Amino acid sequence: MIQATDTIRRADEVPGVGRVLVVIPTYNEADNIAVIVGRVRRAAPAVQILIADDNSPDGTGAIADALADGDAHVQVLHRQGKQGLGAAYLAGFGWARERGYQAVVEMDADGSHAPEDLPALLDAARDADVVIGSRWTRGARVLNWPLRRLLLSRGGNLYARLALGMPVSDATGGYRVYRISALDAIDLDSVTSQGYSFQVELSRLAHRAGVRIVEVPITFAERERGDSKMSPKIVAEALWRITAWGVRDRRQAVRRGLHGTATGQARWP
Ligand SMILES: Nc1nc2c(ncn2[C@@H]2O[C@H](COP(=O)(O)OP(=O)(O)OP(=O)(O)O)[C@@H](O)[C@H]2O)c(=O)[nH]1
Ligand SMILES: [Mg+2]
Repeated sequence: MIQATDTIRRADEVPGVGRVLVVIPTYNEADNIAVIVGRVRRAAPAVQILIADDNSPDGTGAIADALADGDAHVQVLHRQGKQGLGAAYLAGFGWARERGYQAVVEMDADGSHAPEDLPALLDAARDADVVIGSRWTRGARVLNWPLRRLLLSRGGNLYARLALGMPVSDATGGYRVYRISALDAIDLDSVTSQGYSFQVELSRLAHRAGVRIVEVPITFAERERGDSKMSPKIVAEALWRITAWGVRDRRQAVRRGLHGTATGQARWP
């Protein structure tokens, strides 16, 4: 009997990582959600999935409920209305922590983040606190993205790297694994970003907390169905927040230099 329970417990754990919750935020992803959940289940049978839906008008929430009814590995967090990607993830992280998960995964619903890459990300998480699925590291591929999006992503990442002094090639990317212990080391209550800058903000906080960050190349593909929620407002938010963080970090570094205190934290350029 003990043996059988033990076997069940281990079947729901990722070796070297523990119990993993994949959080998939959704807003109007009715055409995508069943496909992505099926792909995750096939690619990584041990993980649990939480769909965090912001009361999508297109009925994504009801489809998610039906998926959850048919599969004990799928659950749904219904939120009141569209509050942004960052808020949905923070709610998912809290949900995972309350239920004793050891790691959470961030993954878009639109198929841009291939579930087939998840085993490689989880493998890297054995020796890391944060794993970033990167589009801009050797071995990565970006499929069907228009030049405009390529330039925006490359430019945004270059700016983030220079402004924040982070050795991360894809600070805006949203395909990640966080150990809960790493999230505990970050002051999540201080997070204010909503759009893309949420990923940059968490990269920055993780880097400053000194946790082990590893990047793994992924194959990123343009969404095939449904509409992007990317907007000029989201890009503008990322730009001004990165600038503000960069200025703040430099001021702090100067102040530390003036007072001759070394914190052992990251060194800013
Ligand atoms: N719960 C929730 N999910 C959201 C919200 N905004 C976006 N999402 C989801 O977050 C994921 C990423 O959104 P996308 O629209 O694909 O944004 P993107 O990947 O930056 O843009 P594209 O590359 O153009 O697809 C998708 O699964 C969306 O459904 C939101 O306000 N609330
Ligand atoms: Mg997308």
